[in-house]
Amino acid sequence: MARTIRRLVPIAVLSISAAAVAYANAPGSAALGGPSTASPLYPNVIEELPDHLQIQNDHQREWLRFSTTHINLGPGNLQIRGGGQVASCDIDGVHYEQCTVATQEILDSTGTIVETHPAGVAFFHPEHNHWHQSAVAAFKIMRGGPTPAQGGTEVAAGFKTTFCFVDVEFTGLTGSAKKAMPRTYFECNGDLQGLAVGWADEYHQSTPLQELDITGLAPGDYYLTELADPEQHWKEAATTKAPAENDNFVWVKFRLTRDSSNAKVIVIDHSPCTGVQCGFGGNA
Ligand SMILES: [Cu+2]
Repeated sequence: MARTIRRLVPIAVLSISAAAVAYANAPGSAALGGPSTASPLYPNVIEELPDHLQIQNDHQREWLRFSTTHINLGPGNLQIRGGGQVASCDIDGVHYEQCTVATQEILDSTGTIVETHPAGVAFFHPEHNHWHQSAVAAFKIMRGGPTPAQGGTEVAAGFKTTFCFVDVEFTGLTGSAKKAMPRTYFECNGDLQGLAVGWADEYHQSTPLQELDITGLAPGDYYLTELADPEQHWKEAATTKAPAENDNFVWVKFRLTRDSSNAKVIVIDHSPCTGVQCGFGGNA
């Protein structure tokens, strides 16, 4: 599958992409398009309900594995450009050898960059062997409610996931829709990544790090929660449904049982969702 190939880009290709970071940022290549009266078209990245929940036993530890899909339903592309300099950095306590500054570029209807915004860090991710963006989504396991305001308390150490954006799955149904929303971003490079309007990108639960440690967690009902863009480093479009960019949070409620020697999970509820956010595969 194309997705598998993309996630396993060989090192040789990546060394070329690292060199391209500096090249792509040569003067003029990402220049702002002068004074413009065109209005910026912002992306709106939402999260599909986490799905494919499953327990994996590994070296005396129990891991809750799950799939994550980002979907851009906004009027504009999410476009992120890496800066020209590569240096080591630390992100949420993890050291990475190759990092670069990431900048969100906001386009108008002609494709001209009309606004830029600091967007965290892009870095070479050794476990996936390609470039990722920092702080794409935050995961937690809660008990009693999906948020503290709803009576929830966090029961497992959460984490912020990092991610490479590529247009993988189209959310529309027709050829004319696809023509209006063409596939635009193809590579997990450090210099340019994105998610075009109408496109989605999944990390399947079999992908390394799509997991939370739930070793010894007592049987009961819990929430797996996911917040997209937890550091608010992308500018996103307000929508009538989400006037204050507050459509970035989703959860599924799951029941953990330990009837036999192995723990099991089933999903018993989820946050409200519509359309593709409920799942491409019919997990609504
Ligand atoms: Cu990756």
